[in-house]
Amino acid sequence: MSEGVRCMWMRGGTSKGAFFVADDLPGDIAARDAFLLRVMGSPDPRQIDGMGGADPLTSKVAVVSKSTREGVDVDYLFLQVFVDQAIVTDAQNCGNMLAGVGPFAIERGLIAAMADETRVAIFMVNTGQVAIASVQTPGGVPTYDGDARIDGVPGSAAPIPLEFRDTAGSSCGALLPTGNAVDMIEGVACTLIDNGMPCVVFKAADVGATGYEDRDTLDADAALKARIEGIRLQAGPLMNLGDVTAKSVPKMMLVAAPAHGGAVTVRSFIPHRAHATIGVLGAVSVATACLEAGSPAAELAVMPEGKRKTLSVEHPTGEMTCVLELGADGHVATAALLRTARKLMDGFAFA
Ligand code: NQM
Repeated sequence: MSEGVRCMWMRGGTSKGAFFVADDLPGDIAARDAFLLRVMGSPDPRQIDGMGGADPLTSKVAVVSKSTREGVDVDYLFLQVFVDQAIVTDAQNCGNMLAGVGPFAIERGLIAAMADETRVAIFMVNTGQVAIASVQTPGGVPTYDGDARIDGVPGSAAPIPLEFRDTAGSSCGALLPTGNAVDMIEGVACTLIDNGMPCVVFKAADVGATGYEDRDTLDADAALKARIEGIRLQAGPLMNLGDVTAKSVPKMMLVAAPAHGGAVTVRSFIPHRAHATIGVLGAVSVATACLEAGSPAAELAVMPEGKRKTLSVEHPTGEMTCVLELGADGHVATAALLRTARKLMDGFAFA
């Protein structure tokens, strides 16, 4: 495509990527994916011929459109562009990029802003659920400046609280797709769980890690990665995800006891690189696993009492606080998290 396509580059939470209005992209999916691979510069470990940051966390795309659904403002389709393979997948959602969707939709005139704060109801196309984002809009204009801090991002920005409802079984059809809190895979006790993100949760110690490693140490450990990938490939079909060889789910979550006064410590593979922090819905799913009696995460986690649980999920560069609200049945009914976002560039992307 020699003509540019209107595109905004944004940081959403601890991720970064391209935001498009759906109508601006090719309608044909193969043409759209070919365009996005060119925009990011994939496949290439350095993404030198594109805008991607040579990291799965900065090779992400949000496609946003005005919604025709009752009570919903916009539809958000998330696409993960692989860095070193020619793959664009919609098999996962992204709660970090989600933080940019509200301000982007207002900036593009897809919805009108309120005077101070605008609540944006966002249908997450990948998983079929609705999230509510609260965007600061003083004078009817999104602001990115503020005092909110999230670990993994320097400085502060305007707060964007996100609320999730009914995320259980988002991609796998059930919170526990095998019906079990524990399944043994390659001799490792795993919880196969999906509360917004399909995840395999197991003790770091059971695969020879501590759970307190930094990202680079984990990424350099080829034997550990091979072991984890072996478990992942077996878990995929058990989770109703089919053959996951070329998919970015399930995410692999290595848990350990909290080290800094939180509820649990997590090191995640997403799935072939270690995460610098933790995914939003990944954190919600791990926090939910901590509530499953007898699960590896429950054995290690330090859980507060009560139906409203504020859980600090520790990760390689800090923590993410999830507020889980339990319903009358004792299961997680809603989850809320704080994110921030920032507009970085508005212009045209070329392929
Ligand atoms: O779990 C990375 C991220 C994510 C996904 C990944 C995410 C989520 O941190 O909701 O945000 O797991 O691929 O952006």
